Amino acid sequence: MGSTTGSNGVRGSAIAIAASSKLSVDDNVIDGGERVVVRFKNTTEMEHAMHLHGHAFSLVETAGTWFARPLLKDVSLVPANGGTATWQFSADSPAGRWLLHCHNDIHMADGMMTEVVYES
Ligand SMILES: [Cu+2]
Repeated sequence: MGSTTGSNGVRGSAIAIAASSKLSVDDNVIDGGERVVVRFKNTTEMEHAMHLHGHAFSLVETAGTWFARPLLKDVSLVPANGGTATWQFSADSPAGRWLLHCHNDIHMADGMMTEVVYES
């Protein structure tokens, strides 16, 4: 995820959903309390319903449209064929390992699953 930290202290991360049905995550270890930005790019030909356990996130962008009033969600569709989605969430759940995966069970079983880890 080519992690970057902006001057506002918000950590940015990117997740590629590859044709291999594996999530590619550059940096999934974060500090508790951080405000985190996650950007998905879907290079497959299917939509994926991405879900992060233990958190609500703000959906701030999907398919290139940025929302003036982000939607509070716990799952969002990432459009197919290069589609994008951007989330922001606060890492304010208990420290530990939180599952991040596609909600299509077949895709999850094929490896579209990772975790967000809080270091305490
Ligand atoms: Cu999927």
